[in-house]
Amino acid sequence: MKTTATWLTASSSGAIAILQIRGECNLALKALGIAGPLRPGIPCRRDLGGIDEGIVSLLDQDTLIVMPHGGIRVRQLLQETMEQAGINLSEPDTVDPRSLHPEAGDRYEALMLETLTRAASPLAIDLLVQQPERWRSRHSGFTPDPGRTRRLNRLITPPLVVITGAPNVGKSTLMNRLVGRTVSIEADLEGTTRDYTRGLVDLGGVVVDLVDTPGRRVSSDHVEQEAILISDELLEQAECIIELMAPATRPASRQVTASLAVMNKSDLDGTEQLARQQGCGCCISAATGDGIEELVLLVRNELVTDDDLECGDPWLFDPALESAGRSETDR
Ligand SMILES: Nc1nc2c(ncn2[C@@H]2O[C@H](COP(=O)(O)OP(=O)(O)OP(=O)(O)O)[C@@H](O)[C@H]2O)c(=O)[nH]1
Ligand SMILES: [Mg+2]
Repeated sequence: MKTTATWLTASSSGAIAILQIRGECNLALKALGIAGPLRPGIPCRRDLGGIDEGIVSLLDQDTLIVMPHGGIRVRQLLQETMEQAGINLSEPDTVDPRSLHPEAGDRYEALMLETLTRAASPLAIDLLVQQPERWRSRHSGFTPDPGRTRRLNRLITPPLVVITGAPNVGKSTLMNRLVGRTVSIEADLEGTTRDYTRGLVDLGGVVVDLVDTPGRRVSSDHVEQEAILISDELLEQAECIIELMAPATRPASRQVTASLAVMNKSDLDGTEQLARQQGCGCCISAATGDGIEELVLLVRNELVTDDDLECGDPWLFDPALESAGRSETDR
């Protein structure tokens, strides 16, 4: 058996990281300077080769778990130490989920646990926990709905949501309102946002990759034009486009196909009427917070519907994960 190491936790920084070693565990223990026999199933705190202090646990003869603090540098150094000891790093996608999760009762449970480690959204958790039972008891001939699969997978990888619109309509004010702090500069001046800002935000249980873009206008400013070009690419990749409008602003220099048209500045007279005329899905005030809850619900429903969440059918796991570690004959 080839000895491999796999990070079971996401590659971003976290409180702790979990590294699983499969194969010749003594190689890893030696590289980390951990002496003495470890008793299987009994976790203990050890110095990890001078890199960090962490928990090590031998699950069985072939499986060792090392849990350092989750900082990026600690992960890098541990990884280098493993590589120097001849232990190759494997991507979780290429490893059979059953070997990543020996505690799982069957393959469905292993797939569910591995998907859970990657899930970004709180709404994924209860749903994932129900999946092994749903797969086991599915009726013969069941075929997953590809649309539902695509939408539910947005609970695992944050979908791209772009706020766009004419200059000065309040895009950055909305971005800051949704993020809950100032990440974008707001000002009563066209062209305030010259570059796009981005952040992960929980919108009604779905974590999204939210982007605030510069107002769509013709500009002689080289930096702003570059940012508008990048925004155009993001608009093409977006899974939800919020077109923000507001009274008394100049129209955008070009049209885009939006998922949701939203009128801002509802605190100003006549805005509600304008929203109806323009066929907006909702009317908000990014400045006061009015209507934001309704907007969050609309965006969430655009990405993952109530039907998707309530349907009792099993949810197809990531096909790459589903086939990882399986030979053609197993499938
Ligand atoms: N009355 C009112 N003013 C708002 C509201 N939202 C934003 N504003 C104001 O509108 C102006 C423009 O806001 P921004 O958020 O900078 O607008 P933007 O769309 O990001 O502008 P650019 O980045 O220049 O395209 C600022 O003076 C904000 O305070 C709102 O809900 N009501
Ligand atoms: Mg702006």
